[in-house]
Amino acid sequence: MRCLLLIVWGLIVPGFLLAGPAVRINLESNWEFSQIGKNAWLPAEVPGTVHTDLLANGEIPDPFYGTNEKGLQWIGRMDWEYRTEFDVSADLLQNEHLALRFNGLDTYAEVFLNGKPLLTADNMFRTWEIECKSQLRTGKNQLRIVFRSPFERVSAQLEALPYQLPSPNDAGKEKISVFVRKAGYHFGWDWGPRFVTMGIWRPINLLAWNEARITDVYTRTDGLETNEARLRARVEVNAPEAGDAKLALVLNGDTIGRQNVVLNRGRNVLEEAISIANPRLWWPAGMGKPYLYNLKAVLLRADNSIIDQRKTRVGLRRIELVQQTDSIGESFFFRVNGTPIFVKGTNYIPPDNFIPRGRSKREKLFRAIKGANMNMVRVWGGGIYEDDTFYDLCDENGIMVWQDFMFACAMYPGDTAFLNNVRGELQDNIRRLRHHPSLAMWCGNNEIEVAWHNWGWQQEYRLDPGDSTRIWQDYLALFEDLIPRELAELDPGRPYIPSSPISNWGKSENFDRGDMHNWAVWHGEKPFSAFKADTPRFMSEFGFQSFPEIRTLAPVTSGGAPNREDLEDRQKSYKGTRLIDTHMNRWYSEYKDYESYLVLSQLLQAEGMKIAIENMRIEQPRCMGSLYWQLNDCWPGPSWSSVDYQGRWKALHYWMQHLYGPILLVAERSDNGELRVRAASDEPRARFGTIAMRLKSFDGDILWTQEQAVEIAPGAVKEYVRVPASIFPNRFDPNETVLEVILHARGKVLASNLLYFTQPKDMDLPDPEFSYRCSVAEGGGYLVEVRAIHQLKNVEFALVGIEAEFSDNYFDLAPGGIRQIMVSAPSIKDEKELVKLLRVRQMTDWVNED
Ligand code: BMA
Repeated sequence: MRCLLLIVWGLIVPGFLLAGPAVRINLESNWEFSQIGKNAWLPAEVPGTVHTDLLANGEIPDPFYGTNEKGLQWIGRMDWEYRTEFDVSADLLQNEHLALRFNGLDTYAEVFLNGKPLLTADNMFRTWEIECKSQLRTGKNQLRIVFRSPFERVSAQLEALPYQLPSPNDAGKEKISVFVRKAGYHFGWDWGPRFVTMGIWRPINLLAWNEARITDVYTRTDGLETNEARLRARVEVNAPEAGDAKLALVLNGDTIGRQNVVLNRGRNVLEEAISIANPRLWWPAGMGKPYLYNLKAVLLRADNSIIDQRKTRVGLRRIELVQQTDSIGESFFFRVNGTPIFVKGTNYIPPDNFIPRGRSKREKLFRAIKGANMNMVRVWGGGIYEDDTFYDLCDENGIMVWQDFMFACAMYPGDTAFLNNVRGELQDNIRRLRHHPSLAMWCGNNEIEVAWHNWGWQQEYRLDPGDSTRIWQDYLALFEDLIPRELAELDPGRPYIPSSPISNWGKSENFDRGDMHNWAVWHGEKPFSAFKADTPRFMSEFGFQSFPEIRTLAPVTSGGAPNREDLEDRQKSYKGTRLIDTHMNRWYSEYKDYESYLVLSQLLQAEGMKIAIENMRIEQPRCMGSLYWQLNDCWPGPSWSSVDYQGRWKALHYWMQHLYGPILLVAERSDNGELRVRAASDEPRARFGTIAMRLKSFDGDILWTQEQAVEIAPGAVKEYVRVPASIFPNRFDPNETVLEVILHARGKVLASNLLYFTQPKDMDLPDPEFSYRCSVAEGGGYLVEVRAIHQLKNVEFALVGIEAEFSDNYFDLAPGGIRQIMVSAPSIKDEKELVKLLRVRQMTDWVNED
């Protein structure tokens, strides 16, 4: 890499000067909490929540167990206080400036430092930094934070409004959620319980510094060509006094810019042009490497000693959201570095009702995202603006982020105080996130626009025309005025849509434009084939519910084994488990027991999503993206997730690895008996290979076979094989025949798929016959190779009594088919033990024979 200096100062910043002068201390110890007025202090964890602190102290039962949720609603109605003592040394107090930084307070908080008021907070999503040198003293200092119940705080606002603001997911009697700037799902959702939490949910830091401070560094890309990237670095400096300084920029260890700057008192934005020759680009997963440059801004005194410095990472990419009128209607797709990309991703919710506890799950969830070949994740608007580390992982893994602002499925107030509060939240979060190359777009809210126009709220909430006008004006003020204005100021150029979806699923013509949440199958109760009947331009939500497996449910249900009532208790969707049953009756024979029911619910979900995803990928470029609802869970319960609360993959997630694989093969037989094989490739290069097709009876007889040499076109969908009805066999029993389609190249299988001619319910599955071999895998773990003798349907591997990770599961194998599975089970000592504990089941183990 060679860097051109536009503003040249020539001097190299000497390494020994790079020690940072600012001090940051994390105030995470010695915390205690008590209900206000009780004076019963118990140890507390910070970051944490009142609920988890009560749980840790044995004061309440597990909120997720059984129906405990009901009995614990009182917690959110009480006021609570937290306190700690921390030491401040005389040296530290020598600093000119000391401040307390609160990275997240949930939500109505009054902060006292050594007994004196320091801060009043009213927005969970904001970051507060307060200078406090005059209130600190050498030795012990006390920090006390009072959390007021949101119920009391907003009751006046609630009563003052002459109408009720629609917020159907708020499971409480008083619908307060829209007045409180707090994660929407804390008030209940159709996949999670209601726990109105309070507490210090992100760290508190004590900061100390003397002179000017760099408060932000980010870059904007002005031009990105093959031989040169032109950027503008913006360095925000907060200076207590006006004065001269120097600013140096260091890119991957090389000083690339140096300028004299005149700092004004207060906030300064210093700008420096950067040019990078032969830039290495940041690519989403599957398209290339997500290259990141390290950029450091250093603020120096006249003698080149350091005042402050700050590091960031820069990813060079251009992400465009293309919304253009076209021959179909209006497009909605992403173009990355000039190349249109088919988005393969999911919707993400906070991985716990008690957010700090969910952080430990992040790495594992990212492995699931990566493992399933995704390139985008949508941070959905009823949760939180995620932690910095979440976006760092997205940057590093090439996962683009669709970022909602935190508004979902409800109408919000529009008074000045509310808007000002939101303005602060917008500024904090836009500034915090804008430097991430993974951040592909902003979206104002989840589903509010389609809800207002289609969900019948005006009748349901008895809103008269005057009320409706005002509510809609308030909507426009927030999503069409305030947010775009803040973005224009703080993050111009990044795509923004006010609401997702743009189009509602109700009418067929709506599928011709914009993004779509297709809920025809769940909320519309249509069969899975509806996923194929209409193909949207970009599907930002679609899904089908399933249950977590027994190991996840057993610890939270009575007697350790869930029965029907336990399952119903955890069902939060108004459609209930009835809808799962309706579909299950269509697909499968009667289930054997509840454990089987849970497994079948997962297989059912996977089958439905397979129909939807195959259709969307094959319908490129009409459709250019799939974000399924939803990746994960916030508690152990039924939901549309592919990974359960414990991080265990449901059948769907194993299937996602294939459905989102770099190449997807789809075979279809039309009504007239013709066979078509199409492939969607997301690979940047062409592939030469062979498509092999074999029609097999479930017992293993080969009824027909054909091979065809192909060149798989990069980044495109094409039909590669068409077998006329006169050639494709038409006399076989659809209940016991399968067509196996495999794309292979140089002895490697690039993609495969099976085409059945009937539903699992009608299949005459023979007794499962297969063999398997276990060996120690290179690089750790074990390799299990399974070879099907008869047709296998939904093979499930498990180790009895042991937590293990399998690289694949719930897959089908046609007779003669081979699949290799990696098993990671650290507690297993050798293959012998593995074989002893290995349990292999498949469809016939879960359903009763007719
Ligand atoms: C989507 C989401 C959520 C909800 C899901 C299932 O629209 O935005 O509101 O959980 O539907 O109903």
